[in-house]
Amino acid sequence: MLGMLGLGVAGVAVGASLQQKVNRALAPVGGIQDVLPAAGGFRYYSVTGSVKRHSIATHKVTVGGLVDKPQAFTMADLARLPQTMLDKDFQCVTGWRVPNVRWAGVALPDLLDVVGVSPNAVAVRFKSFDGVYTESLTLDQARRRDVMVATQMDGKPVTHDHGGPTRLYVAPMYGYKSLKWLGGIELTDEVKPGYWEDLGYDVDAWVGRSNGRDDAPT
Ligand SMILES: Nc1nc2c(c(=O)[nH]1)N[C@H]1C(S)=C(S)[C@@H](COP(=O)(O)O)O[C@H]1N2
Ligand SMILES: [Mo]
Repeated sequence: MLGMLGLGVAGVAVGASLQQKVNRALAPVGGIQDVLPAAGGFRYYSVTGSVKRHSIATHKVTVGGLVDKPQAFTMADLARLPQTMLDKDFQCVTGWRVPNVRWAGVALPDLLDVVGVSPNAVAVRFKSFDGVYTESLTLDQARRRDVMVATQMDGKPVTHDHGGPTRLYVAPMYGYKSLKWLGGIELTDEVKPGYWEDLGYDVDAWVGRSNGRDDAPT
C-alpha cells in the first residue's frame, strides 16, 4: 500500500494522464469509487457503496464526548448559529483541484463554543453516517476559522453526493480531511487517525506540506 501511495505522489508531479492511471491503480486498494469528473471538476468519492440519504428535515449532527453540554443539532439549529462563508479551493491529495468553491455553514469554533469544550479535550473526531469513514483534527486545528461544518456549496444545499446535508470542510488540508455525510462530532483526549490515514496518508494533511509534497510557499 505504501508503495502505491508513493506512486500517487510521483503521479502528481508527472501529470494528469499518469495520475488517471494512478487513480485507477489505487482504486481497488482502498475500495474507493472514483466516478468520472462532474462539471466543475469534482469527483464524487465514497469508500462505501450507497449511502442512505438524510433529509434536511430530520438530519442531526450530534456533538458530544468531552463537552459541557452535548447536543444534537438539526439543520434549523445550525442555521440559527453565526454563518461563515469561505471562497476557497478544494484539493484532493491525488492531484485534482476545484478552484474557488463557495462554502457556507458554521465555523467549527463557533459550534464548539455552543457545547463548551472540556479542559481535558485535545482532539476532535468526526464520524460519517456512511458507517465507515472517520476523521480527526487536533483541537487547535479544529478551532481554525477556515474549518467548518458546511451546509452549502456554491449557494445551494450540499448535495447528497457531496456529503450533504452536512459535510466537514477543512480548507487548509487535503480533501480526505473533509469528511462527507457528517453525523457525529466527539471531543476526545487523543487524535485517532482517520480512514485514509490508517492506510498511509498523513494525519496532518496540510496542502503543499504533507504526504511528500513540498510546495513553495505562496
Ligand atoms: N464519508 C466520506 N467522506 C469523504 C470521502 C469518502 O470516501 N467518504 N472521501 C474523501 C476524499 S479523499 C475527498 S478528495 C473528498 C471528495 O469530495 P467529493 O466527493 O465531494 O468530491 O471527500 C473526502 N471525504
Ligand atoms: Mo481525496
